[in-house]
Amino acid sequence: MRSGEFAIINIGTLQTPKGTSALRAEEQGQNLKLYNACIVVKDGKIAKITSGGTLPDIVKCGQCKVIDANGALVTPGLIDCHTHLVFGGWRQQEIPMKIKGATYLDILKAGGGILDTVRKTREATEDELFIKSMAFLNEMMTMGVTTCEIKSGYGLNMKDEIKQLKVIKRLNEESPVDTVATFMGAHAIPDEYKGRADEYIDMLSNEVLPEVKAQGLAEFCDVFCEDSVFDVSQSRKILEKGRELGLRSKIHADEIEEIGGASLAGEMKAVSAEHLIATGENGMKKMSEAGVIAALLPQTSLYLGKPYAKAREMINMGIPVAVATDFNPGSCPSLNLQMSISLALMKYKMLPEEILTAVTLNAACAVGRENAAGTIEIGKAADILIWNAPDFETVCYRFGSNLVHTVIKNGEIVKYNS
Ligand code: IZC
Ligand code: ZN
Repeated sequence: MRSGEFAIINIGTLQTPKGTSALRAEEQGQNLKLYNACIVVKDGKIAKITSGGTLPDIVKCGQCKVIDANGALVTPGLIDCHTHLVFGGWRQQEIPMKIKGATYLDILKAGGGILDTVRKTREATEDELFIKSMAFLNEMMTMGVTTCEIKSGYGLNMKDEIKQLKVIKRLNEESPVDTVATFMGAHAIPDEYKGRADEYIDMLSNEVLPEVKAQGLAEFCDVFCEDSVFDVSQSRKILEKGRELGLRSKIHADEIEEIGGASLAGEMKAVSAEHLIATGENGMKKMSEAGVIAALLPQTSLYLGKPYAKAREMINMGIPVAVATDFNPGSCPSLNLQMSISLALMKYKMLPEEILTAVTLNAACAVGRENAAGTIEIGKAADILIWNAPDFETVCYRFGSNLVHTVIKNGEIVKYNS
């Protein structure tokens, strides 16, 4: 028996996108499908793949452990490329206001919304935030997530932004799930800077961002480019400063109003523009030309009662589409990425193959993990799911259930349903 080596046998369908770059247009819908397949995992990586009932020699000789997939579907681990997973408290107290007609931005302008979560996050200790978010991450893992992007942005000052980012770092160290940190100090204008958004952006640029960089706490810089939050020129400023320091750009663009966020993403060649509910043709064109990934968040449209992003148009225009949750206490209190998968089918009218690419390879590209994860190919990390389903169509349409049977992360079984 060779240690550090095992095989997944009896895979009914092995379905995966291929490569290390974001797939667009028809390519987004091209998945490799192998039947009656087997994967050999060695030292946490994918070492061999066979199909058509052919067994690798080490399996035939009984030289390694085997996991029997019993004819089920196997895919890469899911990647949630947009979350705000580290936060204090919740916002269920907003429900009556919302039922009476207050909008997301009404609540924020009245000092609630994100600012309410900021107060609760500032009050929480690093350990409290860590314990709470570790439980979320575990829950996501049992639902198939093996890599998760997490944004700061509920501290909005030096001390509490760093506290949040340190929690994200600890999660990466202590959870089997890989986490990717995004600095989003420009998430809202804190009370201390009310009416002084430019000064707040300067403070973030000159003080907080350099410290985040010095401590190596984030890979990406994001900004809430939105009506009554940060305008295009303020957004450009913080992203440029981040870029100067080596942080790649992401933009919350056109979630509620179209104020030019998608065009800015194109202009800055951002890695991704996220939400894009209100994006028009011009913004899409700029994104397509610059190869910006659209990170779409259908559960936010569901929860806010907003239209759904125009995913089909984006795919037709050659924009690579990723799909994520947006897990946060205000506009998406769900961390279930399988629900986003189902909404992508039902509301975006994406095809199952396009959706699989959106939650694996394209999401990996959106978080800079395209060389390590996002596909089942020799040399990539063994981040693998065995589903309680024969095919990915079933995963897409059986919304509401957790259909993940087994989760393998870096070659370790981290969830197994007997
Ligand atoms: O806490 O409301 N949209 N930021 C931008 C969010 C949603 C998270 C929140
Ligand atoms: Zn968000």
